[in-house]
Amino acid sequence: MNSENVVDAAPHPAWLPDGALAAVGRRRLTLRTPDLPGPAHGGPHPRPDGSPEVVATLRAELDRATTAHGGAVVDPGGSPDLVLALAASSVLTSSSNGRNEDHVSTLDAEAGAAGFRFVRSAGRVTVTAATPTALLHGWFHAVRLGEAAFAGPDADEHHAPAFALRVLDHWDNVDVHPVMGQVERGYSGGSVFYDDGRVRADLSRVTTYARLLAATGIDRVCVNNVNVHAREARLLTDDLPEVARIAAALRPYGVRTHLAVSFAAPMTLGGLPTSDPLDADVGAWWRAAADRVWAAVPDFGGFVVKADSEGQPGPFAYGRDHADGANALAEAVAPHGGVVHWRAFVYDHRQDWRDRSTDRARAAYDHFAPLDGRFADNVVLQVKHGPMDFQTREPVSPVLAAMPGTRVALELQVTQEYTGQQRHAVYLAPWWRESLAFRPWGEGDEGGPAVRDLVASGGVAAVSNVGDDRFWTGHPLAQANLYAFGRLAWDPTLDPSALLDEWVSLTFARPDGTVEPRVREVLHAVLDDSWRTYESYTAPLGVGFMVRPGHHYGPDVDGYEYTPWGTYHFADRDGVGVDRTRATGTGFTGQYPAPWRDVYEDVATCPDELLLFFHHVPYSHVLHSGVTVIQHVYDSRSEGVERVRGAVAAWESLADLVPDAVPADVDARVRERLAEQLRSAVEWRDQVSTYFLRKSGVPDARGRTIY
Ligand code: GCW
Repeated sequence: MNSENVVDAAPHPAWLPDGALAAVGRRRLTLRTPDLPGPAHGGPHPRPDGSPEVVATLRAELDRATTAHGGAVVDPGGSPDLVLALAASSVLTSSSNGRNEDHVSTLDAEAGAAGFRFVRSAGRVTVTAATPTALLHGWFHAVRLGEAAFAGPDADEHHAPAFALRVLDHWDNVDVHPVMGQVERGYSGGSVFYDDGRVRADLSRVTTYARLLAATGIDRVCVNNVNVHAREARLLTDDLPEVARIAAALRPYGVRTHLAVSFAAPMTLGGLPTSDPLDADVGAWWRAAADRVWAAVPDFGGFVVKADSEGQPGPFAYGRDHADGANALAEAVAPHGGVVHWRAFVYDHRQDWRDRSTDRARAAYDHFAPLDGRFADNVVLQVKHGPMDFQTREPVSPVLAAMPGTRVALELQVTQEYTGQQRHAVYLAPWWRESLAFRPWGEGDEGGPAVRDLVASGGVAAVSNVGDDRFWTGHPLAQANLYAFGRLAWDPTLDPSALLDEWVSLTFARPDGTVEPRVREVLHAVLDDSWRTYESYTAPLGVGFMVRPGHHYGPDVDGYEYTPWGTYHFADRDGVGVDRTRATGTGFTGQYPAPWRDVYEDVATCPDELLLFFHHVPYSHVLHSGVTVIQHVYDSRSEGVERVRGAVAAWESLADLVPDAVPADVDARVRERLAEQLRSAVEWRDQVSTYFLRKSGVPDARGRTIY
């Protein structure tokens, strides 16, 4: 049977099959919730952690695990192996997030209460937390540890998320968009929230999704596309009862709802003559809108805004800047403890390709750095990790280091728009980890803070890769990206390979909780280095794009070369790359502090993998690796294809383990995707190699076939 035919069946359990609960489920478990806690921080806001619902969820989780595996839910006197206890926050050590004291606010107080304490004494475990949601995260911590939770020496650990804000953004449309479909850049079927113009009647799958997210630590979801079309804009007004239904489906697992809103809403929905953020009526309209949202959804999280970007309306129309725009909305949500995620993805998408003075990479910094210090405390400036647009390789965005007086979030893309669209197996955690660990003021002891420190108060946000596909993510192995994002959002120092191991242990757990060692080995072989493999057969040395315009899948070297989008590689007969130096180029290198402004400026020190992002060089330029740029193009395209062949062979070596250690439907879907990845990698190799042979006239020193 073709694996596509099973989409209507129950969704794949992802990282929570019953086998993943074996270690806890065979034991004696106790849930102690003496009193439901009062307000977490004494503020006027309704409790953000869905208390009664989450307590009910915890009870159900314990029942489910013990029923499946023969354990029991017992009273505190029944000598439990695992006690989950709600307690006053004073039993917890408060978390420090390294921020400037004058920025400390409600959000930070919530982050402090989001942690849990894990104590193991003589093989018995007690997890204590101040809120039901934190306790739920502690429960899933024990689930993840499995037998290891109960083995080993006595321990007393405090676990708290590094970031107060851990958000997944859905680019889901309510109406099917004529070009982008139900989910913009979605590669996993339709939306879990909407179906052809309305919120789904049955939202049970949304609750299952929230369960998966809670098991990673994610606690906020923005449920609609940042490109807010007319139909979707109404989620803010007429459709609030429907939004409340979505929120009710997410709440049992402690996940809060956010909405993407249109900056023009006061006009398009409110009938006002203007959306000028400094207009008194506009301010009043946003305040009334926010009041209605929180009346319908008391634990609502906030708004996400894409303004003056790719055709979305914004403050520029009124001669205002982005601080004016963001602050108007921030003021409206502040009385409710809400946040405004304001995106920094602002650039000229109507550029003239002949104009060499405009550089899209510069745009976010040029727009936002001068505004540092002017954003309200409940505004989070959401910055894409690179200066361009979620390419396979980019330097870290200089905006992250340029806004010390602003709450800044790092935006990542779990959905694989430019990284194989969930047809290619590409494990992105190594790259995200690299971005989070990047130190804009240099490495080593003299270096300053890392990106993960700079975004401590704004946290992380990522575009979700989930849809109504049976495997949630199209490619079953793309589940690892969603899992790893959630875990890195909790602890950005976690090791990507260890995270992959965790994911395998849960996802491929047999009913008794064990994982076949060969499955573990093969998944490491296929995924650990897969991002670099993908990089090696697509656009070379950080130059980016070279994808088919529009859908962005597969090679088209000149596809974007003469378009208005600002995405050029400038290949000619002599060389390739974008000169972004201060000396002779666009000056983009000057947006970085030292030492990077100088490291990137000089071809002699610029890292190979970013060479063509920063420099236009001749094909004969010799890389640090010792080969010329042109030979690197030929070699690495060819090696990339061979590595994909290796991944196909590795997966095929598991055939004898289907279905006992690898479910048959997972196997069928992975095979189908790997076959497409190999076909596509060959196409990339041949188009890119042929293009550069024809441009340069330099033959492949190794004499491989080029067309
Ligand atoms: O990567 C680009 C995508 C657009 C997306 C935009 C953004 C939602 O091609 O589809 O729009 O980024 O991040 O806003």
